[in-house]
Amino acid sequence: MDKKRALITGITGQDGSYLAEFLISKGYDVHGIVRRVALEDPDNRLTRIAAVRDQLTLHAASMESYASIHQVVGAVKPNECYHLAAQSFVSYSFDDEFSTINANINGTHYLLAAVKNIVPDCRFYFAGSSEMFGKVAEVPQRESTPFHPRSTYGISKVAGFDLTRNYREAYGLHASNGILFNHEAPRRGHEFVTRKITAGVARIRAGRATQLPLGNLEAKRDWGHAREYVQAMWLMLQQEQPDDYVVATGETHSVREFAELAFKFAGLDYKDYVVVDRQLYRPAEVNLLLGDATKAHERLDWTRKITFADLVREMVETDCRLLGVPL
Ligand code: G4F
Repeated sequence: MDKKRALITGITGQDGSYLAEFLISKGYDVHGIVRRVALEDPDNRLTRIAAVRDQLTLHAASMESYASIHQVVGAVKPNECYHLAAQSFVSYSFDDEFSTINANINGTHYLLAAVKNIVPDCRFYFAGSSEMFGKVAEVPQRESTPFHPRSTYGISKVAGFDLTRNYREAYGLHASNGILFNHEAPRRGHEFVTRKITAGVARIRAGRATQLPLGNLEAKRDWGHAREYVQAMWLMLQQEQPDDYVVATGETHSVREFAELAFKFAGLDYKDYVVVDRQLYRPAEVNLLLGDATKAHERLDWTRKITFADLVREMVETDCRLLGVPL
């Protein structure tokens, strides 16, 4: 039997790289969409997929061009399509609302339209986000919780969620939405608070910094491990019927708690180094996220196994090792 073909957008990111490795381990023929500049600068832009680069087929395309998306979907004819590409940093979406909205919504729409027109039997995954819950209507948040996004990033994800559901209902596409709560790993970008903290701990331990400026320390997030969350994406596409699922740990911790634990693993007290910079506060904050993943547990048999402490430790250990100051 021919290998199943998967197409991943955002394959060079944290989730894309873990998903690519996972699908390769399952015997898939894995294809990814990347920007042309990434192919021209592999040493800097393809680092997360370097270990599996020779087992992937990469296609240069822009999520902002329907023609280029159409061309890649036509060339690959995937059985499964995982749409992870997005401008995913919430703070940037306040700086450039228009780009975030245009790129995120149009990219999703182009890909859905190309899949519907060329490979209508392809199973489709959209990376929805707990940011869609925003100013939360209930705690914990589940699939039935109303959305109230607090940034154009969140708004763009709600639109992507609705587009995906609409393609399912209107055209019969096997299209599912993951509502993924925050998920981190040593591959996380440095702009996100978890990696900023663990890289900051390493810099302080290495004597390269004396302070770590952070914004709102009281914001609470439900943080899981990205390696486990990509498995939930795959499980959604193995179900007979498409559907929407919350993926979360069911635990919430503040940014302060994350910092406290990260510094503690390195033998340091966060109070000696963390300084609050009001400039890093967001114009509208999502104060508390806590997910209820009962549906994913019952229908997908998915549960997280990696604990909060193990996640923080792995990230601190990796960053300290990278700077030559292992724990
Ligand atoms: O790490 P963050 O930037 O992630 P955020 O905004 O929760 O979004 C992440 O998770 C979403 C899922 O819910 C994804 F959809 C999204 O793409 C992304 O992956 O910020 C987490 C919290 C915020 O409340 C922020 O205000 O940390 C607070 N924070 C405090 N100081 C900071 C900082 N965030 C950043 N990035 N940098 C700080 O210095």
